[in-house]
Amino acid sequence: MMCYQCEQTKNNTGCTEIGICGKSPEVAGLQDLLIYSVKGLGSLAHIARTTAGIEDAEVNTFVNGAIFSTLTNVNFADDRFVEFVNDSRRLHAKLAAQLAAKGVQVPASETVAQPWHAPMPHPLVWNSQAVTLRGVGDMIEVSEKTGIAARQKVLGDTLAGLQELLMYGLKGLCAYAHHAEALGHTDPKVYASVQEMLHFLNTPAAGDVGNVLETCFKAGATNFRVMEMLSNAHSSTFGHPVPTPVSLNPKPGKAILVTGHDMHDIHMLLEQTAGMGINVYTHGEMLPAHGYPGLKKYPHLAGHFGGAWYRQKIDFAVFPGSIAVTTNCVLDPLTAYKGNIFTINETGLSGIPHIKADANGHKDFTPIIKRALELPGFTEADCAAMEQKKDVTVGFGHNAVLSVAPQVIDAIQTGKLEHIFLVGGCDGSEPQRKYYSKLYQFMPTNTMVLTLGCGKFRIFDQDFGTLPGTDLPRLLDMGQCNDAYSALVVATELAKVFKTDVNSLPLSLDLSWFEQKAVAVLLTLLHLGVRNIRLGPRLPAFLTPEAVSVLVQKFNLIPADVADPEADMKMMVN
Ligand code: FSO
Ligand code: SF4
Repeated sequence: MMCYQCEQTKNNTGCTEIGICGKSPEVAGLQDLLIYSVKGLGSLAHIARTTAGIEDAEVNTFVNGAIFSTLTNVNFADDRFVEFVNDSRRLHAKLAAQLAAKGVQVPASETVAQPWHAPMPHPLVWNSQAVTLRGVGDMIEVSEKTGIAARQKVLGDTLAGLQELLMYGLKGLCAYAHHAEALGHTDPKVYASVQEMLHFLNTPAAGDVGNVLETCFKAGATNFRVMEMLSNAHSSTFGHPVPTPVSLNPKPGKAILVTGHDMHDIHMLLEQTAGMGINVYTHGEMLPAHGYPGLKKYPHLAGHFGGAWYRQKIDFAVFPGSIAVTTNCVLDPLTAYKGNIFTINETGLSGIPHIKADANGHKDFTPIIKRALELPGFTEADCAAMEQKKDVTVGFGHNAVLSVAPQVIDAIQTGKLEHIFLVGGCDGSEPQRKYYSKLYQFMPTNTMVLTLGCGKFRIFDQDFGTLPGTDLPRLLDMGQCNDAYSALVVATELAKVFKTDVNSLPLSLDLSWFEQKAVAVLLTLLHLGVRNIRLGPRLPAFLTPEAVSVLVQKFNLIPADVADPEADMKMMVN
């Protein structure tokens, strides 16, 4: 195997024997094969749309979901990938039949394998070949030819890495688009754009660095639209987030913990557990759920338990109820809680029960509820024994922040607010991520900090107080990683007021990345021309020094100085 798609990749070069995330070589191979097959299906869908006006809803949903399943820490179950690859080939045949029925032929020129497909045929061809793939073994044999290592040999590290930058950006945006779709929000242009970019990766044009970079920024543009769509999906379904205190102290009673990012799932679970005496807690990136009026109205949405994703083996092992995994990040479970955990949507763990939606998108969470009722839940004694913590406040989406815009503007104009930091992105277990915990110690008091994503767990329970001379809180959590959209809305509105651009605001972005959604967000920021972004804790392994130098030149992308947060802070405020 060879995988370097996330920040924790081994030695910052690539996981080659087993993933640091725990991904097996088998699953890595199956994911490579799935991406290869979906590149073919995406190509065909693009050709079908542009030559015959065919739009297939099943294909559109499948492409985004299948790509989502290959994100870091989403799915570790080999049998699920066998299903995905078989479904990809089945849908390919279905779409090909629709084209044939219209008398349209895929031009032979479109099926010529590019050098980086070798030794495989063009994915359009492989998808329709009558190969028999009986299961994991057969697929793994083929998958060895589809990984990044084969492409690096042909393309060299820089171009192969830039093609991956595009693919990883697509992975992130497909994940967000899939969430929006779960709430009924779609945009035909987004499906078309994703499939056009998959098609692009199969064409000679993808053999050129400039073309690939340009397409990466296109992916950033599409992701901006997708994040907007997801933000609208959340606010039109559950209302705009409002500042809300969240308890970190559990309550006595039966309990379910919900982790991941899917607001639709937590809503369904709250509905299905209403009046049952079960408390529902958020974990990790589900914390912002508490800010949505349509979710906080449920009295049994009881609080938040635990920290960022990488702490789940500690948090889940002591949680006395069942655990629902809606999306990444999920890790191979410990025996201590193996019997309590359930996966949903694109997530998967070998040997762990998986809850599927029915044809109408309804998910029956009875097994999760049943398990919660079997387990002891929190006792009075548990709660008394736990360290009592202060509430944290969430819910500062763009609507809430813009409602205090006049005070923020006044504070900037009167010098009470010198600088705003956006410290967003992901958390992780590596020691160098302590940089993000330390950074805040050097923040002058006349500054504010906006957080988003699971990176917030570095500081979410600290008291930042209010901006001196105002009643504005200094720490505003904007939500999940996809709520980078909210941060962009706020920054754009501020720039309008000050008749300037985002780059000229007293605003610094210090982003921590981990997986491919963060890649999509970064591409969006670059597409919007945002400069001087600090990125850490390490630069992506898939970007060679040559590729990085292009981004540094064009956008002044700055590697975070993880060894010296004080120096970084000084540079940002000066
Ligand atoms: Fe974190 Fe994981 Fe939200 Fe990521 S939980 S690391 S970028 O999946 O999605 O911020
Ligand atoms: Fe390694 Fe990350 Fe790939 Fe997992 S997802 S195998 S940790 S690079």
